[in-house]
Amino acid sequence: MKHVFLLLLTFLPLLATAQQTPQKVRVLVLTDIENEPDDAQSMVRFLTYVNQWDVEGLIATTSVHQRNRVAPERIRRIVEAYGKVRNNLLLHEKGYPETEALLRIIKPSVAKYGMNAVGPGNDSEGSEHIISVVDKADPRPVWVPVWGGANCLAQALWKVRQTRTPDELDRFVAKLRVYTISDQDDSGPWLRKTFPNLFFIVSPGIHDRGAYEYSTWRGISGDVFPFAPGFAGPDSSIVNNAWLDANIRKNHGPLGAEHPHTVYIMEGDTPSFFNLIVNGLSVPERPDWGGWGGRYELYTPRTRKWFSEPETRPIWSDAEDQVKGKDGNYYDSNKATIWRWRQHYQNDFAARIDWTVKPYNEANHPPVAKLGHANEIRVKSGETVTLSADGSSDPDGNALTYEWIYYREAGTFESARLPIIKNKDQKVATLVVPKALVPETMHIILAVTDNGTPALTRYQRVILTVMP
Ligand SMILES: [Ca+2]
Ligand SMILES: [Ca+2]
Repeated sequence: MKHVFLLLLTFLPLLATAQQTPQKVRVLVLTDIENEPDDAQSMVRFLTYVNQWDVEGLIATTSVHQRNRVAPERIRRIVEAYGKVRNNLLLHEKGYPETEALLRIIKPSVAKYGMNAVGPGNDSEGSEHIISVVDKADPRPVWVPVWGGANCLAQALWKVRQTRTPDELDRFVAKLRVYTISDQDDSGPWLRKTFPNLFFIVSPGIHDRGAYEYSTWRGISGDVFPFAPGFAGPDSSIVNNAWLDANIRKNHGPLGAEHPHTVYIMEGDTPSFFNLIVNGLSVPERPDWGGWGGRYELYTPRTRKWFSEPETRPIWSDAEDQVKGKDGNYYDSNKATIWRWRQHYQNDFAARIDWTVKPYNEANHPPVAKLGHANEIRVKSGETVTLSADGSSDPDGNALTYEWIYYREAGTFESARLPIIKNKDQKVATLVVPKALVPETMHIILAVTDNGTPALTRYQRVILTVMP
């Protein structure tokens, strides 16, 4: 199934420039902030990375959990806290935008639930803003992480469909990249059905709404589900309130203090923007390659239900990785596609919250992962390939450790026999290329970790195309 759809995909040479500074991605967030504390949590983390993106909208919406209210004032409060620490963040990395620029793009949607807010009379500051952002003479796509309901985006697309030609509508749709944290109203299924070419990542869980426990995004901070006594896949001790109090909320300045106490799980919405973070691991246009935000494959999930309506088109949805858990057991799990990176992304957040209060030489900064060769290499079965992290460095002068990870699920090669990487914890490693019957791809992830506090990790992705 996976192979068939990959052949249908056309994509740019995405990795060719991976070792150069990539172009910033454009981001526009929809959030049902205030429905429970986790959107506010995600907004805090999001703001520590805003120097990596062109953030073009922060829109307050409704959802199934908050049907008659939108709360732009809460976004404003958190952005104002960012304003208090922006100068300090700039000591550590450049590019953090002016507070005023972020305040200007906070917009409300209509305070009505789902498709009740789509159609004549439902234009809002939020939906009009979405249209104006997409309409800009900027060829880059607009990424839309959706943390609640999607009806503000639905209204924007409804209006464009009503008022423009089919060609104009196609061009508008082609600029959007949507990731919704499940369907939190009935507009997600409508969007997918009405705009069959709309790029859409959604992890719905394997049952109808309510069964969020099955959703990929729960890997951010959830444990093994269904709960099995004695089993512990991910490390829960680094996502609980005690850890967050110690590393984010208390004695870490005004932005960290805006990260509220967890009621359900920490930051269920964060996976929607995690793969946009520039860390050398994720490639936003390739959800099937995986990253901190998880891994997703393009298919039509016919046996699953969204508000009792079957899907009729391919979407990017749940995919499983086999990952060794904290307890030594192997887990085949969609949520593991996120939790396999948990230590790395939690440490990264802690470091960036340090940046909001500490001078440069008292905080840690990520290493620079480099390869001594190209990201994409054509190899032959039986050949020995040398993998080199030559040129990797650390801005703080920290010592570096290396790990070469075979990311089996990200490639096409599905041999039962895993290739052995020799010296996989060294700067230079080797791999004997296994036998392939047809051309196959194998993904090897270089993870470079420093010995600062907290330890930080950056990546490079090597894609081997194996010729028979
Ligand atoms: Ca939410
Ligand atoms: Ca460092």
